[in-house]
This record gives sequence, structure tokens and C-alpha cells, in this order.
Amino acid sequence: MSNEPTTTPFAPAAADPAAAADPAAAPVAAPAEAAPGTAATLRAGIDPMSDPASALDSVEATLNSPRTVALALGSNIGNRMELLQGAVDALEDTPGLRVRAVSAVYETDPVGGPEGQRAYLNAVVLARTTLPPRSVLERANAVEDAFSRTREVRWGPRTLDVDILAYEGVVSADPRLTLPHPRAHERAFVLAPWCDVDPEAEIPGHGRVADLLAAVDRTGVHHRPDLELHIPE
Ligand code: A4P
Ligand code: MG
Repeated sequence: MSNEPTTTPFAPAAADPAAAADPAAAPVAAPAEAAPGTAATLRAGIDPMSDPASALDSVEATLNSPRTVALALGSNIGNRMELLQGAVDALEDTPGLRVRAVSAVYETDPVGGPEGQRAYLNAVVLARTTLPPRSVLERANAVEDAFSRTREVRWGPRTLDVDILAYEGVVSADPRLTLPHPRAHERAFVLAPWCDVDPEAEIPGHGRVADLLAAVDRTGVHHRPDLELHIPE
């Protein structure tokens, strides 16, 4: 396991000084769609005078100030380890995003969805990024698509799921990108690897990942020390 000590509250921070956008330093990002009207529930913690809905799209907010993002990986179809490693490699290959740490791998009983699904392999990736949250989601979805992800049934089996668990400084109730992830705080298959990779992480509105992990049922969540993901050189 590659692990770098971090302290990540993830909650919206105090207002940063306005960052001057430098087009030369702009990350390669697909044009983002306008966010829907979620102003009341969306806070960037970056510029209180800006349209809060823009927090999911704001490049200016992150260009000169990389943010920590935690991503959850899950797979229960095909060669699960190859798929998870492929996701780590593709994330690391993303302009404007650097993978900092990758958790241990856990084999976990499926939660929800159809009966008879195979066990998942789950892991968590911690990255630093200058991409705004919606661009990170677009990249996550593109990585899923590259590994033949299909969506037939909710919580159904999948080759690869890449979810954003939390993005430093952003809270969002937008159903297209809810931050922090609305179910992360109650799931041992997320909290166990997240705690490995960032023991000091806090989920806004819920508390420390380590405390949350201590409180949830860990039945069906097994560390697989024989399986290891790595950050590409
Ligand atoms: N979306 C909203 N917020 C986010 C976010 N923070 N990160 C939207 C990623 N996507 C987000 O996603 C459905 C919709 O959620 C998308 O439109 C996206 O814009 P999806 O990837 O198509 O489907 P999903 O991931 O199955 O949806 P959902 O409801 O987020 O699933 P969960 O809650 O993540 O559960 N059991 C085990 N053991 N291990 C697992 O990994 N995963 C699930 C999926 C269920 N049971 C599991 C596991
Ligand atoms: Mg998903």
C-alpha cells in the first residue's frame, strides 16, 4: 500500500483569497454543464459572493489551490483487481489530478441490489486536483465507461464504479453530484479503506471517518492483504 499522511477535513473552508486564473496553467477539462438550482444547499467555501451553484464547476476556485478529493472504487464483475488497478492508472493519467495514496483492498459482501451478486473488491483513492468537482465526476464516468460499465439496475453488478466520496471545501445536494457522497458515512466497505488512506478525514455533517468506522457493522468486509494496488511510476 502506498500511503501518505494527510489531514483532510473536507468541510467547506474559510474563504480563500480570490485566485487569479492563469490560462496557461489551466487543466485540460471538458466544458462543464450548468448546475441546476441548488443554491440553497450548495456551498463552495471559496467565494461567498459567487453563485453557490458554480462550486461544482468553478475552475478559478482550484487553479492555484489544489484540493483533496477522495474517490471510492468498486468492482464485482470480471477481473476485479485488474479493473481497480486500471481505474487507479487512469485517474493518475488525468491532467490536473495526482493520485497521492491508494488504500488496501477489501473484499465485501454486496449491499443492496439484486440477490446472488458476486462479492465486491473495494478501495479508496486519495488525490489532489486542480479540476473542479464536476470535471472530476466526468473523468470518473469516462473511466467507468472505458472499463465497460453498464447500468441496468440500481446497485446492480458492475465492472467498475468510481464515486466521489468527498471534495475538499464543497458540499452539494445536487443529485447529479452530491458531496459528500450521501451514503459513504454508513458503509463499512467505504469507511474501512478510506480510514486506511486518510485516518484524519472528516465527512462534513457526519464526523471523522475513523469514528464512523468504529460505529458501523463491519460484517462482510474483509481486508485482502494478498491484493495490493499501486500508484503508477
Ligand atoms: N452521483 C451523485 N453524487 C455522486 C457522487 N458523489 N459520486 C450520481 C458519483 N456519482 C454521483 O451513479 C448514479 C448517479 O449518481 C449518477 O447519475 C451520478 O451522477 P452510478 O455510478 O450510475 O450508479 P451507482 O454508483 O450504483 O449509484 P449510487 O446510488 O451512488 O450507488 P451507491 O450508493 O454508490 O451504491 N456493495 C458493496 N459491497 N460494494 C460496493 O461498492 N456499491 C453500491 C453502489 C451498492 N452496493 C455495494 C457497492
Ligand atoms: Mg457510481
